[in-house]
Amino acid sequence: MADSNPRLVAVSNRVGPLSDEGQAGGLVVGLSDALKRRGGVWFGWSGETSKEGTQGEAKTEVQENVEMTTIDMSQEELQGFYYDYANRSLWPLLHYRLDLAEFDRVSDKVYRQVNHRFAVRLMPHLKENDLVWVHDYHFFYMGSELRQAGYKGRLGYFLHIPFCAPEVFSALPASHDIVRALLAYDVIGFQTDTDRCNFVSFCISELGGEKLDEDRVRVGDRTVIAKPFPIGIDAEGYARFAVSPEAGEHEEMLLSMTRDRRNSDGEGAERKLIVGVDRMDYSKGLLERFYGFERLLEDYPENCGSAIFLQVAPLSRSELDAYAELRDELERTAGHLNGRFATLDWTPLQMMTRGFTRKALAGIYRAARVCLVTPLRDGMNLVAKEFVAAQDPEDPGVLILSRFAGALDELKCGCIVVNPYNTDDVAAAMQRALTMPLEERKRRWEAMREAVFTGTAQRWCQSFIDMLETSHHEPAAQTSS
Ligand code: ADQ
Repeated sequence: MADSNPRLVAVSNRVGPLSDEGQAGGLVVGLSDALKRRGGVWFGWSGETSKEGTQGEAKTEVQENVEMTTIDMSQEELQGFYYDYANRSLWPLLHYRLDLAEFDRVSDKVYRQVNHRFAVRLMPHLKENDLVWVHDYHFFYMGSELRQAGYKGRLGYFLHIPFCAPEVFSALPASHDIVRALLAYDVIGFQTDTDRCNFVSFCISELGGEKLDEDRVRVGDRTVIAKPFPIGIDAEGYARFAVSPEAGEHEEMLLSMTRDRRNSDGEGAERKLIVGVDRMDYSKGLLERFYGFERLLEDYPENCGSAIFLQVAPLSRSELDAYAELRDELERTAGHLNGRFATLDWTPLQMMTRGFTRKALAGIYRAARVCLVTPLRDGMNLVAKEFVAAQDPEDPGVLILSRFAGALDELKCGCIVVNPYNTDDVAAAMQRALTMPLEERKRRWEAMREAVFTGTAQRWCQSFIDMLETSHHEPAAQTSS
């Protein structure tokens, strides 16, 4: 009989940290717990470049019972694999931004090579009964490369970002190769049912596959499980962050900023804080959100002097033109908006690009009356879930959530849903949220809280591993029946 508790081997572009010092996201929280419990390997890029690149020495650090193993990339590998193919071709394409996607054969080749080399370098670390779980759009070919290198154990894959509609995905020159390569995995996890359906439709319409049942699709002699596993957060942990002294300091700082509008008799309009927290990425709909806030001030002028919108937007992938242009445009738009509406004692829009610890962020969420999570496309969006987990049950804030965020499936029970492209809709949602009575805020928040505390990071990880463990593995070389 097979090992009753096989090791877990996780592969992701960046590795760790294993211990959560208040910095970790959903992937890290979920994986760390499972890795520590089962023992195993976490394999990925070191974050460094060197002359030897993927051919250089692997670095292994054993933490608890987990081997954290990383390899470098050469500058050419980093450019072709990460910047060009992953982030100039795949990221925009999968987020429905064909207008921004660039395709070229050089980066396609480097991307495949890096997947191949990572697989070859991982092989010596694998044992027969391991569960190998590969993450995200950086490693579409990793599974098929591992099979070619002779790995026969179970192989799972999880896509953290959307899988776009087949009409869009098929624009990618390597679309068939990528989906065929994905079929080497035994279980393919997606954030939502929509993503799974897009993948299955591609298998059927482009590759002549067939859907066997809700979770299984067959193409040629390969049958794979394709299933949604919505990622969550460590909700209990996050709620604890929100009442930590560090969170309290940040909350108090913001509350005093919103209180100082009143005079010594407590008179004057109460200031209300709206927050947004996102990596500065064109998929997050930041510009559209700024327009929505501007429309709020135009159409509902009672908010002038009292509404403050704080956008936390740490810089991301600034080496790429599309991101540098986005930053310029956001700064210009914020400047224009403030120039138009600000008064001597009120600055309506504040944008900051610095990072915060998760405890500090939890305090920021808790101080906010409204959180705007309005991506144009998002695999899940963990900020929406963090905002819910951080709220004060006696005075919870309101979540405004895009219809294009994966998190909508679980949070539509309590959020206000918007179309982020519709400026009037976003402005009306903000007005509704800012004026929502306490009873309604509580009712909505309780429904979302239930969802966030049920669909946690730990549960996401466990349900994927359970599925992988019980999946029947057909070796890739097997002929069809
Ligand atoms: P991301 O696109 O990075 O992740 P998201 O899910 O929102 O998007 O996660 C961002 C994380 O960064 C959150 O945990 C947030 O708290 C943190 N963060 C943001 N600003 C910060 C700041 N200034 N300081 C510190 N932390 C900050 C990808 C996909 C998503 C998917 C996740 C997980 O694009 O759709 O939800 O993976 O699968």
